[in-house]
Amino acid sequence: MPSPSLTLAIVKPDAVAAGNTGKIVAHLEQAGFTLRAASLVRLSPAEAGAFYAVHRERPFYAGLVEFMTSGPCLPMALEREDAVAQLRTAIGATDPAEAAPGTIRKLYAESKGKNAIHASDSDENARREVGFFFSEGEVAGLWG
Ligand code: IDP
Ligand code: MG
Repeated sequence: MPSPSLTLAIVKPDAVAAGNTGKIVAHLEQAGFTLRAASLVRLSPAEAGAFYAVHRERPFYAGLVEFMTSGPCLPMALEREDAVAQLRTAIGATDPAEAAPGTIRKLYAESKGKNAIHASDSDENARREVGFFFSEGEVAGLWG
């Protein structure tokens, strides 16, 4: 029997500033995700840099850290069956110009950098990323 799993989404600062947070959360709930933890936060440069450390050699890294610290964002732990893959499908391609119709990035992203939402790309990274934002106690409860 398939069991529910967790992934991490972040409503990014562009979408929060544009007033699209509620619509994006509603979209995710409509797509079958259950909200298990959420917290509006303003990331420091050190936090954004650490979260995206895997990209530190990429040319867009400095701009990505600057963008992710430009205003509040909303990290969320989301649960559903096959959560990681299902969330990647729901958000669409990194560049909204290439995102499928009806995906969150097609609907709400303005550019490849300012693209409305983050999603974990593997179960291993989901675990790390949920743990990045939510406390030991919350995570223990979440992961069961
Ligand atoms: P993903 O968010 O779809 O997983 P990644 O390749 O992991 O995409 O990149 C992380 C984030 O870095 C993207 O969501 C986007 O905000 C930013 N980014 C990626 N590639 C570019 C680029 O070519 N130009 C500007 N920003 C980029
Ligand atoms: Mg990624």
